[in-house]
Amino acid sequence: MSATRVYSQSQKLINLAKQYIPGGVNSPVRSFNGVGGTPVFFSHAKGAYLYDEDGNEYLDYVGSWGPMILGHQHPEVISALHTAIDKALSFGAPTKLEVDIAQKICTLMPSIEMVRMQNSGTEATMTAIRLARGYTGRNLLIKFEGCYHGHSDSLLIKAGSGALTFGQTSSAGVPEELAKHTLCLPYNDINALSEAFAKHGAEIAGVIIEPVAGNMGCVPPVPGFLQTLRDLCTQHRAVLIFDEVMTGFRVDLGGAQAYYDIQPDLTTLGKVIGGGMPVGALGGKKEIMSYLAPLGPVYQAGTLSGNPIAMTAGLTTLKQVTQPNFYQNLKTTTQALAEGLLSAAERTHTPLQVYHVPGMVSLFFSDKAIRNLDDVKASNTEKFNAFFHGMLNKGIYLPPSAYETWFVSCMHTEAEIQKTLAIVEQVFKDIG
Ligand code: HOZ
Repeated sequence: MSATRVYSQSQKLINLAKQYIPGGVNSPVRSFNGVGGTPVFFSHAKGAYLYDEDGNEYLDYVGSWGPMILGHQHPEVISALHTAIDKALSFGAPTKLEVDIAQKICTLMPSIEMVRMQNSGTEATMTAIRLARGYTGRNLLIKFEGCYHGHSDSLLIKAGSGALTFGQTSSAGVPEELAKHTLCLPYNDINALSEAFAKHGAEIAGVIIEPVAGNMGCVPPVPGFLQTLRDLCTQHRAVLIFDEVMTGFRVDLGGAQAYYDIQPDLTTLGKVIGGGMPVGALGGKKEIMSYLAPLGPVYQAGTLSGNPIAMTAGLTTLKQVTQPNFYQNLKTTTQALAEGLLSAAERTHTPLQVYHVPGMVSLFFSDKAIRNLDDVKASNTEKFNAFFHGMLNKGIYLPPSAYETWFVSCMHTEAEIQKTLAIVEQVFKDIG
């Protein structure tokens, strides 16, 4: 059994942070309120590893919640950023870089004919639903329980991620008049979906979905679910929005839409396309995107949208992921991790469900298959919390919530996976 790690600098910093920042953090899940204990304050990172303010090393399965698919401090990204910083930090005016990244995204994701860069996934999804409403002239939006699409008003209803971690899946401060325009359905329930369209078809502006749910843990779609959704949207002229902020350029070069071969009308992106810098994007069919200002009547703007530093990190990252076998390798690594987790569970008689797609994996302490938010909520989160701390104390940094996905980068080699699995098995034994 390894010695308990010291977190004295992190403890000092969170005490100080709480005086100046609500909860001491700039995003709720980071507070560790979901799992208990002291949030770790990090100082630097390299490849698949993180280093905290106390000098502890961790193997990282958060990857900044998705962007760090190349691992931390990838030499090509860092070198491109140094060059970019020497030229300018921001213009608030067009640059060639914006054209280059737009062209690259449109080439790699054929459902995207035009793309608007923004600063976060939240902005992208907020704009997507405004655009769907402006384009169709309808108000009703469908989302799915446990799917998280950022923190704008219409989307914080039965959401996953941080909100779910704290047991309040909907937020205070969202007017009822607005919330009534969002209809929330269970994920992976084809019947509920068909019924909703039968009842409300002519009122539905759009449907927004994480094609692989990644904010209630990783919950992939059941066969036929996304295809039914595509067919119903087409039939009722509703805009199908794939929120690929997490899955875009992660599960496949063409995102989840390529992985499952389903074309949405609009796609939101973020994380990987920013390479670690703050970026979001909304793309889709030219006919719909042309409703955005300055071409059309749906307004959206941003001072730092298309910022040259962020575009450089994103473009350089996209060039790296187009290298041969990148996604095949990521798939192999993730699969080895997922299979290893299940084997460790079997050997230690731990009731466990594991779900994965390339680059994303989740475990649930449950003996029942997980298909939706109710299943996720019925899993044993107390056991997850004990597991989380057992792993943390042995140098494996997992998302500090039972409801967040683990992210794998190309810097997680066979050695990292085997190291993780050995520790997992020990921790399963320790927590019983
Ligand atoms: N709940 C967010 C990820 N799904 C956390 C983001 C953050 O804390 O940075």
